[in-house]
Amino acid sequence: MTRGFLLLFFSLIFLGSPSLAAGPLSADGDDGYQLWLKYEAVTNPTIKAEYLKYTAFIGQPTEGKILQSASQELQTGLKKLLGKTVNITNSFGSRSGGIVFKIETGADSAQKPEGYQIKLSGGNIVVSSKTEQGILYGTFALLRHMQMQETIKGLSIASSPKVRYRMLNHWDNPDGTIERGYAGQSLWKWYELPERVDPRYEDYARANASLGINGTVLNNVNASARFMSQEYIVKVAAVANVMRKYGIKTYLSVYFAAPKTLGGLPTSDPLDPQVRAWWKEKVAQIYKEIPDFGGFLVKANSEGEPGPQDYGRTHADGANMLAEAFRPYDGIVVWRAFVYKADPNADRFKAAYEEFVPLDGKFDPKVIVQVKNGPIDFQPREPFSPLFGNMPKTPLGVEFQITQEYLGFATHAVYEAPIFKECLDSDTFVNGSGSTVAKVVDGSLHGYARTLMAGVANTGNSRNWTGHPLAQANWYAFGRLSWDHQLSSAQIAQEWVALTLTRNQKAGEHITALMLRSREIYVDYNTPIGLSRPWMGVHFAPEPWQNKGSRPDWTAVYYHRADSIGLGFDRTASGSNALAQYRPEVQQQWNNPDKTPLPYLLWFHHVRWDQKLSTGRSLWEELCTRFYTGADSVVWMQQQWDLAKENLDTQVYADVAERLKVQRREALWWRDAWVLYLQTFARQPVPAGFNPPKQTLDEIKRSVNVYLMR
Ligand code: BDP
Repeated sequence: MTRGFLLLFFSLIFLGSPSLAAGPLSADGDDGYQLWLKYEAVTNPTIKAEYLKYTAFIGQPTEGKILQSASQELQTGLKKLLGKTVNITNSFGSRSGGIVFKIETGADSAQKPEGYQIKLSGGNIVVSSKTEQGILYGTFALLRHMQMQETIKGLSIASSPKVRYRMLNHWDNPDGTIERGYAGQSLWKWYELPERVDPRYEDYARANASLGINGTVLNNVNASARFMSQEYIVKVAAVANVMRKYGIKTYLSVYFAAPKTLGGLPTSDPLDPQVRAWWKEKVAQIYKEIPDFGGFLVKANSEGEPGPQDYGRTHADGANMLAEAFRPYDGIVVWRAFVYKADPNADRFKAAYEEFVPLDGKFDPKVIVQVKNGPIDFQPREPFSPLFGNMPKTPLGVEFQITQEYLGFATHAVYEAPIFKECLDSDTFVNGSGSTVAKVVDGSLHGYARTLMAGVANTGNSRNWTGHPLAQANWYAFGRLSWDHQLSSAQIAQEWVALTLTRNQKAGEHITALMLRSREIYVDYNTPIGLSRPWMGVHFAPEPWQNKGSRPDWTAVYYHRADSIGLGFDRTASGSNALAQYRPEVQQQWNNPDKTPLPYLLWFHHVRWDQKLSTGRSLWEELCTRFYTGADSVVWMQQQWDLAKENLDTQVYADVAERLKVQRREALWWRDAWVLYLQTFARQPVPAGFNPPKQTLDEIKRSVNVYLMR
């Protein structure tokens, strides 16, 4: 019996109330709080002996705040990894046997400012960089190396980030709720700030810095004007004081109409001199409290948010006005390209391109346009956004969604690195073959100096940060890829598993296998062959029948276009012709239904139910095959997890095992909903070999309605 269980047992007997024993049963288990920074003791004796040779001291040359964070982290890490307390010293002269930080002042180093080098020199492990921040990243890299129990014989690691702004976007509201958040309430306790600074902020900063994330936007893109008030600026400053110690800049999402609602001006027109003056003063006020403030993130004229178009101005007018206010400072303006109009005849797919491509070259150099990975909205699979490559005169950042809005919230295990990689590795062909999205984003294709990768955070105040224990891997993967988009999904998964769950090789193999297949499995039971489901609502329950909404693109039927003939959205020249937004080489990949790879088929074509596909099956048969095998593969995931059980913490094992049970139940729910609904159009039986759903469509609709009730 575990200690936690005993506690509960005694409290039930003696106190008569289970609530008194409430709280996480973490006394003897891993509650996930430490993420990938557990620094579990090194067990390999040879390796341990190697590491111990460098524990005479930690040499920190100056008193810099970020250097201090690096030294402290190293001290914590070495204590846990090796059981040794290592002192930090500023005066170490030519001593050897320690770990030494070195700020490279010479111009000889080829590293970018945040890059680092780790090598053996003068009998020490030397972590060097041009900046304190680089030393912090190098320190985390060294600790990762040690956690993985890798040898330091011949140690020589050099790494620089490929992207300059590596940022989390929190969709957190001032009342503590999180838009599309599935891991509890917001980490930011606005009502306590600025006086009380939750110690958790520091752990948040450590986790991000360990991945190389250097920016955080604290509030929702559907922003409250509140954050522009002096009351809130000082609260934000208190959080920024913590972030700064870890090289993280703090940013805010802004409400474009704040000059009117907060400032009392008659307008928020970006060309109005009073409005421009208001923003200038606002930005100056922020810099007074937060001297290293990062900048603004703006959602404008999108989903009902105000913006420059309310005054007949363009996105560029709006963005440039804000950029002007940042001119005296280092901050930037990140302007989102997530826009679409309520035109019943339009294809939402095309909207961002239509609005933004004509503005190429019109943005102030301080502006980065942030583009979602796909043209619609964070679907389980989307083609890459056609904006990438088509705005050569405007720095484009990519926005990924880490939180699992369309990926089963916190009950489905979906490892997202393959989603991020799929987009980054896509070839736009803008400058011939090899013009990948990654090269657009890292600036190498068009020579942008300001480059950005943003991820919509999946964190909340759950003890384990992300709700689903395996969702931590998505935060991890985003961070690692924002530093180096060439890392592979497998490499990142292996690393995360070893740091977080188990160093046992066999168990690790089962878990990484589960992770690496999880996205395809999810797509199979949720949106196979290029289906999508960005309809309004909770984005959780299956609702392909939903055909009522205040605008056509807020219904389900708008996206899948099921009818008696077939299924899918014709985006070729005979349909919306969205394909024309891509280069001819890309069009060629997707414009012929017989040649379009199956994962993208229904994104671009309306395919007949009886059409034979490359698999030899008809569309209907293929869909059923995917829905059934996808849902059944969750059982395979359960098996992989169980095979790792012996090498997992009991608490983590049980948590994931239970969530996998929910996933299995919900996968069947998705399968049956789609199959029964599509069957009303296809009018064919479920193919032989698969058992038809036990429930009727009406029964499923009723069960979905329960989830949609207020
Ligand atoms: C959609 C979300 C919505 C966000 C919006 C956005 O459903 O909550 O506000 O994207 O990115 O995915 O602005």
